[in-house]
Amino acid sequence: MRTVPRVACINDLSGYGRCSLTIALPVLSVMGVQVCPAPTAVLSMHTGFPQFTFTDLTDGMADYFASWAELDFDWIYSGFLGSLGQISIVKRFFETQKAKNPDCRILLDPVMGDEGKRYSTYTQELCDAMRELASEADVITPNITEACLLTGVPYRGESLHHAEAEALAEQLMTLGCGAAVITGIVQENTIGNLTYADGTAAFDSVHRTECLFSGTGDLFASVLCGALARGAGLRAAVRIAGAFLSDVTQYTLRENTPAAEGVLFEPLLRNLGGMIYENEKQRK
Ligand code: PXL
Repeated sequence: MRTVPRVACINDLSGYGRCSLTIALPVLSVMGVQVCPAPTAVLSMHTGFPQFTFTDLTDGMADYFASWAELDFDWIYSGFLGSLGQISIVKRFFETQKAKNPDCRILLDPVMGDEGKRYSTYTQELCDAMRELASEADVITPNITEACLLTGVPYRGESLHHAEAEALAEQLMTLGCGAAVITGIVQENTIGNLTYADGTAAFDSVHRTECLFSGTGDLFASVLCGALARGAGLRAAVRIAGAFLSDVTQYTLRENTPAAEGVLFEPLLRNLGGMIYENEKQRK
């Protein structure tokens, strides 16, 4: 393992409204991971705001990855994609990196929508094509909306019983991914994440805040990626990410800021620094 694990992060850069790269960069850095951004689009604000500019970077992406041909990565974390054309470019990048380094792992956050709706720039074709990327991933982290879009299971709200969530995860596994984490499953006053790996489902939940903030999926996937890149097991990484999300959402709720601005993770970022992970404890 490299002293500083190296992660390629394929995601958009949104100038305002915490999400995607403006979350992944600080989170992975503070967790002791080198993050190499591959921007898919530049937006003035994320798509949850009424007005935003959107610059699609598809045309430059194949060359961008070609110039990385000599590099290898411990993890690839793929998030918001800007166009249908990006799917095949990203898929090729996954394949070339896996061929170069069989230990390279892929975390795919299939960013497509929330609360039963697709994000405004996500066409049905783009959602359908996301299944191709899921088949290449070691871990996928859909919320319930995204899990339904990927599997064709009808969306019935943010609340699922354990058995329903497990059945949804089993459907996701048929896409060919190595493991699935379904995020944001509401059960009364808790919110949980279901980890499905090695044929077994495990549920971890935390206290739920009443408000839905944008960017929480990006924050979860970023912390998860940081912990995995540092060598944590999947279930341990899910718990670390869930606990941090719980702290950050409670803090944000107290500050009473607009939901579209996202979660106020900055004052709590330092809590992610200096962590010792399971595999590192054994080495001591
Ligand atoms: O948080 C997911 C996300 C990422 N990137 C962009 C978005 C959103 C959600 O709205 O608009 C640009």
